[in-house]
Amino acid sequence: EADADIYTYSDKEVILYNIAVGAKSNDLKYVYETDSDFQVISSFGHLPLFNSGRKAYSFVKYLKDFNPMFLLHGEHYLKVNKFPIPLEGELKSEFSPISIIPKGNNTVVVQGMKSYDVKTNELVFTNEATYFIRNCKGESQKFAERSSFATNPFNVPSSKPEFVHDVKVDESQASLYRLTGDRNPLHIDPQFAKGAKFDRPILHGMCSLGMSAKVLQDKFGPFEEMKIRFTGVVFPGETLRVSAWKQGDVVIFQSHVVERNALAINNAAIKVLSNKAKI
Ligand code: HDC
Repeated sequence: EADADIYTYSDKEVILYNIAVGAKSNDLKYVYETDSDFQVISSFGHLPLFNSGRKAYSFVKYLKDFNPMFLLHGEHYLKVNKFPIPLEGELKSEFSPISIIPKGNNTVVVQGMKSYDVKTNELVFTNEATYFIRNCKGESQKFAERSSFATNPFNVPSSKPEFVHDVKVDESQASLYRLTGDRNPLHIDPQFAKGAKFDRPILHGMCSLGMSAKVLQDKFGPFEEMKIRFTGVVFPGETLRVSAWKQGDVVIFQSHVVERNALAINNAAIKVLSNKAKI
C-alpha cells in the first residue's frame, strides 16, 4: 500500500540545493530568484524522498536484520513529469515498493515514489531509489515493472568522451548538502562512519550526483530523465571528473574521483529536455 506525505518548498530551498551541488555567486540563474533565467538543477526532483518523514522508510517491513548504518544508496532513477520544474510548491509523495533482490549477505531494495502537486494533483516527479543494504536479508519479490530507461546499463562507448569537466568537492560539501534534507549521520559523524566501515564520513550519493548534474545542465541544459549507479564512494575534499558522450537526446556519463582514479558514478545517463519550449 502506498504511503503519503508532504514537502513544501520555495525559492529558498531551490537556491540552497543549487549552491549545495556547486552553484557559485556568479551563476545568477541558480542563485538569484529575480534572474530572468532562474532555474533549479533538474536532480532537485528527488528531494521529496528526504523530506517526507518516516514514510520514506516504508520498505523496511520487507527486511530482516535491517540496520540503517549499513544502507548505501545504490542507484537512482528520476523522471521530471512537469516542466518547467515548479520553483515553489507543495508536493504530496506516495511511496510503494518495486522490488527486493537478495545478493548474498546483502539485499538490494528498489522503492518508488510519485510526487504530486497538492493544489492541482498533477504528477511532478517520479523517482525510483535503489538501496544496497549490507548484512541484511530479504525475500526476492517483484511488485512493479520498471521503464527501460530506469534499467538500462548505459555502458560508456569506447570512443573518447566529447565533454570532460572537473569539479572540486569542498571539504565542507556534505555539511552543507545535508541541509537540503538528508541528515544521515553517515555523511557527518566520524564514529557512525567507522561503524559503517568507512575511515571517515562519505559524501551523500545524491550530492556527487547533483554536482555531476550541475556540470551536465550547464553544458547540455535541463534534463527530464536520469538514471545512475553509485559504483564507489566519494570523500569530501576530492575532485570529481565528469565525462560525457551525447547520443541524440541522451547523454551517457560517468564521474570518477581524480585523486584515487576510482569510478564513483557509472551506468548513467540523462535525457535532455527535447522540447525547449517547455522551459
Ligand atoms: O558499489 C559498491 C559501492 O560502494 N558503491 C558506492 C555506494 C555509495 O557511495 N553510495 C552513496 C553514499 S550512501 C548514501 O548516500 C545514503 C543516503 O544518505 C541515504 C539513502 C536513503 C535513505 C532511506 C530513505 C530516505 C557497493 C558496496 C554498493 C557494491 O559493491 P560490491 O559489494 O563490490 O558489489 P559487486 O560485487 O560489484 O556486485 C554484487 C551484486 O550487487 C549488484 N550491485 C553492485 N553495485 C550496485 C549493485 N546493485 C545496485 N546498486 C549498486 N550500486 C551487482 O550488480 C551484483 O549483482 P549480481 O551478482 O546479480 O550481478
